[in-house]
Amino acid sequence: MKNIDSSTHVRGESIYLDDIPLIRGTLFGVAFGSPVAHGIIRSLDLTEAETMPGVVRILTYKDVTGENQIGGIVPDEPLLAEHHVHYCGMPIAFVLAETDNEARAAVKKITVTIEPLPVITDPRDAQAKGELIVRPRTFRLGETAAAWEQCTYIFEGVADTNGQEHLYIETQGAYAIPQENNGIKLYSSTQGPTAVQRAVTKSSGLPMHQIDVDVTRLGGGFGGKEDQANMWAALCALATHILKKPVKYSLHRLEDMAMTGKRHPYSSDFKIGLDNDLKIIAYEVTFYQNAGAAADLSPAVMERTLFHCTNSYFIPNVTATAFCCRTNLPPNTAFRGFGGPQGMFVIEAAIAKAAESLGVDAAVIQAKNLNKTGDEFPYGQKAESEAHACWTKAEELYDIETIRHNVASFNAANVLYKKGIALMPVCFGISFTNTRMNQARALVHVYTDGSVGVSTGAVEMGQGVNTKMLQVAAQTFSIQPERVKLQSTSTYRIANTSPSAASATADLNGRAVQIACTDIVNRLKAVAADVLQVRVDEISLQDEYIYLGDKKTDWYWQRLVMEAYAKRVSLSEHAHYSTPDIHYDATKEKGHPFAYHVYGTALVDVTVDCLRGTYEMEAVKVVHDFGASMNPMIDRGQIEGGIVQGIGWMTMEEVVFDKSGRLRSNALSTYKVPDIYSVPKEIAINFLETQQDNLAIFRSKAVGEPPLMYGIGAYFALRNAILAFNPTTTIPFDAPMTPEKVLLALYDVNPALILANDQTVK
Ligand code: LUZ
Ligand code: MOS
Repeated sequence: MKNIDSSTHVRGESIYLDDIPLIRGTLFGVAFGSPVAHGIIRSLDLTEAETMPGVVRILTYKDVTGENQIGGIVPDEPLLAEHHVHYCGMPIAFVLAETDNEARAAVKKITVTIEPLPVITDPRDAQAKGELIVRPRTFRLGETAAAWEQCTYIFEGVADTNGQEHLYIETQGAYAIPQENNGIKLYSSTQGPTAVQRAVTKSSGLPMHQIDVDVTRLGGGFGGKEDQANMWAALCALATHILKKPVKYSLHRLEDMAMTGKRHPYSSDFKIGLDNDLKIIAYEVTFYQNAGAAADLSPAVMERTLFHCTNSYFIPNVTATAFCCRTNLPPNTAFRGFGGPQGMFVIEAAIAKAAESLGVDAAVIQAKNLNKTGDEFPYGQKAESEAHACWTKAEELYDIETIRHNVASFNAANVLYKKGIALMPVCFGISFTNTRMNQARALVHVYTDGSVGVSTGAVEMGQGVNTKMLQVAAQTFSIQPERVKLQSTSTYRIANTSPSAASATADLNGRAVQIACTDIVNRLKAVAADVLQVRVDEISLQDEYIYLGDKKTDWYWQRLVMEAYAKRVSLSEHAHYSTPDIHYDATKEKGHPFAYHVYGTALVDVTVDCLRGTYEMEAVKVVHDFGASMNPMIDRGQIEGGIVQGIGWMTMEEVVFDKSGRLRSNALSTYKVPDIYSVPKEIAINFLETQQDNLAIFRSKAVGEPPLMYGIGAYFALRNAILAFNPTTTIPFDAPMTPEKVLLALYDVNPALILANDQTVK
């Protein structure tokens, strides 16, 4: 089935926040953010701004009617700064004016005097100064200290990954509309309607039942709107609550880039030990997570880094420690993969280091250490592994031996162009690592004309979840898809939703839809049995007909629905689903946190121009474990998008903050994202269809995040191409591998020498 949004997208009729018709009297809000990264506010002068044309009111922390706090995991984030500012762009005041332009003009007239304090941008500096947001965590399997003796080879190193700007096409924003008796209707571009509702409740003081957060769809989220839509929604809601006027704030791209958090940069130390046979015997890793100035989701992101620190491999002795380091950057947040990619990069770097030092192909070490069913992850869960199945199928299907041979002969025949390939296995756990979040609800109404309305907690952000929900309802009812409509996601209809995140949205909400529809179907069957005077178990619904044994009756869906209505049988159902059998004990760091894992293997093939340092992505060829895909077109789209986004993170997207904590890469002129010219020339995706039962909806495994990590292969393919040109060069493990860094590596120039001469740019 085609994505149900395709035609309105193509015609430009899809409704995003900025397409919602404005109510007369709507005011426009714009936040005034701190101009410095760390300091104490000595004075704030609003007088000139307040006299600017159109300005209605300027709110500061003094106006907050509830608690001046929007922190989620840790209450460490004020809605509006009081005295202490912790990052550049931290909201200090909220200007309300009759037009958007007037609000922005007034913001420019606000002046603030801030006494500067030392700025930390580096997570290792933060850790050394004791600036930790939560306690460090350590995952252990076996005993690394004792295992080093069994190792023939031991390698150590440092591996760094940088941040990543979400660059959702639709920027953050919210529109609050006052209702009678203090209620607020809130449109928000959020992945987490309930997260927004909670933040508004806390900061306004209004109870949750007064706040209806309503979401039709987002123009992308990627994790950036899991938690960080809260700020803008809470500011609009506060202004609406105080002024009793509709208030809208839709961030400009520059504001969004400067004020919101990104993927967490990590700096990590690794030590890896292998035996004679290249089996990995021991692995120690320490992660320094750059959390930014407040917790946001960082503790959960850090936890997932630990969960995925061994990627697809079984390693019998592991010690993995992570520090959640407070720095003066905007609070970093969820981003597709949620810390998993950062963890996987380090183990792949460790394997690459071993391979390069021993003069073997990294794939030899990778293949020897892939996990098998029954192998234990460092957190105690046992693998049900498809790692070998994906790897072996990729080797055979894509004839990787021949590709290897062709790369070697190309490299032997060419001096200024070199090719490189890398294999990237992926193993990603599906479920929120916070067990309690793995629940969802659905509300299904069958109307008397036979049409069906479905509401869930799932937020459509382009990933196609509404199409999947519609498929679940249509299939369970055995009716035409046209009869089903997905309603907007509203906290009045579905309460206490988990954010649409963790790749788990279709699984959780789809199961709830399935339960609701099945309950209604059972009631309809009872009605049919009653009317037709047969036993219920003789009745089955198929393609809108009722089957009695093999005989089709002339009973249609619509007639059955009317009959049920006439008999006063409920045609509505509200269902709840929670993932069974998952648990985790954070004191022991052991449990069974994931419903299942998604596996896959990608081959990445690149060509480097060794004169210029530029490169082309020739091909990415994937075998991906889908279980039994319920929508191959949507799933293919998710994989293609994930691969390109992952390659962007690993090769070209360079978030740059200067030492004073100001974002230098603050626009698309200075921040390079993949475009049509930089996507791989070929993306091949093979569906590994597995017959095993799993907890996914219709056994169709989650697909949102895992493919991003195939992009990590691009980094290592580039490395291999560089080494083909200059086998003795030293290349730090420091992603992204931008053309500048490729050039330095090709000619073995130490980037630190260049950076040491540059006083401004980190
Ligand atoms: N969000 C979250 C996530 O709150 N918990 C998770 O485990 C998670 N995993 C991936 C993406 N978002
Ligand atoms: Mo996400 S990183 O699944 O919001």
